[in-house]
Amino acid sequence: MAILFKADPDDIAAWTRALEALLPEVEIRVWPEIGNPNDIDFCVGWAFPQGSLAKLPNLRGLQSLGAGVDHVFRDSALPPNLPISRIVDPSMTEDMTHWIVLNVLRFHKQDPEYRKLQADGRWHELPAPMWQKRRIGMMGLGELGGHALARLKLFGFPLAGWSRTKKKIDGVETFFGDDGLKPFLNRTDILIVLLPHTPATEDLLNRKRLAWLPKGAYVINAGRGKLIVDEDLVAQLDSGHLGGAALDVFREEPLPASHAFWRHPKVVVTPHVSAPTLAATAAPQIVENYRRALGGRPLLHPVDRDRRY
Ligand code: OXD
Repeated sequence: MAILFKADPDDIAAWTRALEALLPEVEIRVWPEIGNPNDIDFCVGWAFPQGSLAKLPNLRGLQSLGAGVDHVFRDSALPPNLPISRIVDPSMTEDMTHWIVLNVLRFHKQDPEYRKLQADGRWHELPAPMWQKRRIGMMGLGELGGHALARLKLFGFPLAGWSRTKKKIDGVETFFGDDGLKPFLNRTDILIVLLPHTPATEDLLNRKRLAWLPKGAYVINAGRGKLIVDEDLVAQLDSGHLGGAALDVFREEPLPASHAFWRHPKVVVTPHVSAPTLAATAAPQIVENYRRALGGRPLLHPVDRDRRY
């Protein structure tokens, strides 16, 4: 009996300590030190390399170390009936909301413009925006999007949400499907993107669709980099159609040093830190899933392989 764990080297000590404390009877092996592959009955981690899980004959379950599972589906040899679970952690959800609120208020309160005035040593008052008229739009109405909308409601902004399938949320105007996308983007001054990356969402926000946003709109992305076409976003920022962007996720991570986003005056970059998965809060659900997998019971927060999230 052993769990195979794979994560960023910086996180490994905290995770192995937390898992060993909760499961003292189970050996935690850290990738790539697999040992005898027959011993591994559960995998926990991020981006196991292509084909590696198929080589574990006694594997009973896979736990993604994040809310997103796009990294799981990059493996074309993923064992067909392997149960897969994602993290759903209220602490992480709150963290994501904080990052979103930070950036919504940053743009709403014209912080980039005031920082520039400060750098120029200029005392100058800009026309004050009205929160009553700042229309926020959320793409992705799952745990994370729903929670952030509930918090943003407290600020009084007019709220809307878009999802692939129809959803109803109190106090939020909802749009759905291909037909709902244009009217949703047309009414959105600050767009928050929290969709999963799937074949259906890749490159969704391209030049044409970014142009459906009103002039001066802002884009906040904490979903996945591949939802937005980078060059199209830069073109819309440069043309003045878009007012700014706050980005936490990128097509390639770490964001390459030469990428235009690093030095673009209208782009705020953070290094995929909006909602880290912390051992302190997420380890218990992983342990519960380990026990469920071994007992042949359904995992908590299961991933639907057809939808890919
Ligand atoms: C996640 C992430 O999927 O941090 O949880 O991106």
